[in-house]
Parts: sequence; structure tokens; C-alpha cells
Amino acid sequence: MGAWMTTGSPEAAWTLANSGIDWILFDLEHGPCSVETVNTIIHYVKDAQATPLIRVVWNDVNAIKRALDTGAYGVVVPWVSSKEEAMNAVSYCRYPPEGIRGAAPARPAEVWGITPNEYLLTANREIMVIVQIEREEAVERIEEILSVDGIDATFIGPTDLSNSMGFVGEPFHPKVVEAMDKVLDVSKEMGVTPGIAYGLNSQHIRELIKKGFRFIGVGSELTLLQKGCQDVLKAIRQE
Ligand code: 3PY
Ligand code: MG
Repeated sequence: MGAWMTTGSPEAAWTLANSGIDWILFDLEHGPCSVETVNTIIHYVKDAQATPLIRVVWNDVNAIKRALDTGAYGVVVPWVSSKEEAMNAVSYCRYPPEGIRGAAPARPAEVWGITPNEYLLTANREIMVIVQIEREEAVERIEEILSVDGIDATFIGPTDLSNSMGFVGEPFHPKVVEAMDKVLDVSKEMGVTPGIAYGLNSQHIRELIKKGFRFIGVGSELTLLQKGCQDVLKAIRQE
């Protein structure tokens, strides 16, 4: 279970990363932050319990290269909807000869606490590649997408998936859930960790875990802060 980081607060990131969750995901697709902000914040959380990951703005060689150069341990790539796009995502995360990631290992090596050469020799093995399945055509092609070597996890985006299926504003419409179940089943069959960007609430997330999801966003620093405050006020007022 992990949490989204959507603002540029190092303190919020540090607090979240030491709260017992497994990973924090800096959002560079929709969040207001730039790679420059995350590059600084990653130094605050490098010794925390949670693994820092970045969702990149797009499946783009330069976006992924700059994200990984911060020292993030993996990337979430939005809108991966074909085998070719999946192959590109993996290739952008790998130094040659396996891929086309350009090398500047000093900065990420410092975050990982190893030498630049050690980083060059281990990064291809350690970096997580997580693809977002959030288009109807991606669900239709899920077997071929997951046949690509090097994909560690699928991460369903309920909002974009429901939009692409015509169920705007109904991220867990039964037809959308049917599509999600297909992604879950094929991920399990193909040895890829099945994930989902969010659930509706704690009870719903428990059900998602029961179904087999294993890489789940439980909220963002903002929604979790708001929920914590609401719970405290409710308890004090004994509502
Ligand atoms: C989506 O739901 O489309 C996401 O990408 C995650 O919120
Ligand atoms: Mg999305």
C-alpha cells in the first residue's frame, strides 16, 4: 500500500514516508510539481521506510530519464495501451544494451548510498517499471502488453479507464469493474503484480486486496490529512 504525493512539501513527504506505508508516489503527470522539486524532496525521504517512486508526465524517454536521475526507485507510466508502448517504457528505464536510458549516475547513486559505478551495474535490475492500464484498448490488449519482459506491476487508473469506456464519473461502474477484473486476472496469470491507483474508501480497499490487488494507492498527502482531521473532530464531537 502506498500514497500519492501531489504537493512540493518535503515535510509532508517525510511524514508520509515514515507512516508505515510501503511507497510514496510523486505525481508529475497531474501534480503541480516539477522534477526539480521532487529531486530535492527525494533527499528528505531517502532513509525513510517508504520507497520513493515517480509518476511521469508521459511515456517519454526524456521524462523517464530525468525522473530516474533523481534517485527514484521506479516509475509509473501513464496510458500504456499497446505492446509497443510497453516495450518503450521498459527500454527508457534501462541502460544499454538492454535499453536507451542515457547515463548520469552520480545523483541517483548518492540517493541510493552507492557509487556511480555500482548504480550503473545495478539500476537495470532494481528499477521498477509500473504501467498504468487506463484505456479500454489497453484492457483488450492486456496479454500482449504484459508479455513484455521487465514490467513489474500494472496500475489501473479507474478515472481514465471509466472515461475511456464511456462511464464518466463512475470509476467503479460494474462494466468498468469487469474490465479491471480482467487486468487483475491476466496480471496474476503472467506473474505481474496487480495494482490500482485508488479505492473508494478503506472498506473498498480491503475488498480490492481480497480480490488480489497488491499495489494500491490508499490516498494522497492531502486526502489523508483531511481524513485525519475529520476523524479527530468527529471523535471529539462524538458524532
Ligand atoms: C486514473 O484514475 O486515471 C489515475 O491515473 C489515477 O488516479
Ligand atoms: Mg489516469
